[in-house]
Amino acid sequence: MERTWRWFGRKDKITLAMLREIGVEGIVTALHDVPNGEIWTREKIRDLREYIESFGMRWSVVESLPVCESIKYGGADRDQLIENYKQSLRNLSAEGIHTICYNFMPVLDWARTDLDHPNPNGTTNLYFSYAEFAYFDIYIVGREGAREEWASFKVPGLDIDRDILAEVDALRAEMTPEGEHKLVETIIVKTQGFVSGNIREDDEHPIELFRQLLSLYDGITKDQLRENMRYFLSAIMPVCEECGMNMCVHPDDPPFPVLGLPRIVTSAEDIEWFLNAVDNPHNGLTFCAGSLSAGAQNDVVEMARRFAPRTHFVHLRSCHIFPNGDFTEASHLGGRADIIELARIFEKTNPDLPMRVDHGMTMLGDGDKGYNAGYSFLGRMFAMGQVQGILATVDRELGIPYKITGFYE
Ligand code: DNO
Repeated sequence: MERTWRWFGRKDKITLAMLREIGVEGIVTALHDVPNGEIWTREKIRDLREYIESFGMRWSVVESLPVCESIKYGGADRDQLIENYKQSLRNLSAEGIHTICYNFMPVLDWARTDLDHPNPNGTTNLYFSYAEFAYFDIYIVGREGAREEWASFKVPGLDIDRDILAEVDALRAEMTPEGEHKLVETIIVKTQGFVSGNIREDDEHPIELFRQLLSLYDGITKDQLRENMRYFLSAIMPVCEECGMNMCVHPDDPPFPVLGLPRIVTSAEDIEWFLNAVDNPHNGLTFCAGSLSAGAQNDVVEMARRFAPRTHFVHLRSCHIFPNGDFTEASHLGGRADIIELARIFEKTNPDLPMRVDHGMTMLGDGDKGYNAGYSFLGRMFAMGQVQGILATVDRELGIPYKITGFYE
């Protein structure tokens, strides 16, 4: 697979010169300064592409070309927004970029409740606690019906009885205003703004804004959301065919419904659904092993075998699920995802498939640098080194040449 790295543009504290030193071949990025819904112009795309190329790398994948909420919930202006999306696709293709990662998660992109959860070795990782998430839902957002929903909650994919409300009440007894503030920052600010999400670091009233966003989905069922995804994909496919554009939806992270919102890319059945709904090779998947492995219902290796032919982009990371269902990010050599086996599957299918390591530990001073949540430098570099070793070994087994960059051969 092509070794790529998610880079957040010229403002990223991690520079392209640094990435060249660690064996990165391709860059995954976006025009982060263009508001969601506006057309990405050729000039802006070219400017960034040429900057990347001046460091000897290529712009391999766009992550993300955001799909506006109105397209997701089926608002009155969705056709105009889809037209803009198509024009951005044409412009990207004209500049030689042919792989687009996007998501179809309503309101909230990825979700975590703790960004600095300690590992036994002193590093930290991202963490998701159902009880803290339920606390946020019930007591901070104050969503109507939330308490009743959590009362009958079952951890997806695990046959356990977990009394979430009892845990939420225990949290309530000891919660402080600082604790609540931290949950808001984690769930809807720090994990969202930098991924072109709805809420930015400088929004003054994030909770009010968040409630308004949730209300856009009143009455939108899973079936309706699926129909809206089908509508969007059907509308853009002719342009994708015309300009050789591969669309690859990112699975929902975590892969289950949250905050009363439907989520439709959570399991093998969901993936099968959207691939068949618009059965075109340009309609594909970002195989995010991390998001999929956070769901106990998912057999990640089996899914990779099944969906490799329609996978256009791979995120390598792995999750550990605790007995109560909470999850954290595991080592890239451990956890539920089996990255070694995934590397074999994807190398066999297509050795040129772009792949990036996803999320890394915060280690050895990463925490003081102000990196985006989950996107440390040393932690991700460590994971990238591990994955490069896996790829070189798997390639040797398969008789595929492994390209070393940056050294005399
Ligand atoms: C989080 C990321 C996601 C992903 C988007 C794609 O770390 O994996 O934010 O980029 O969902 O649209």
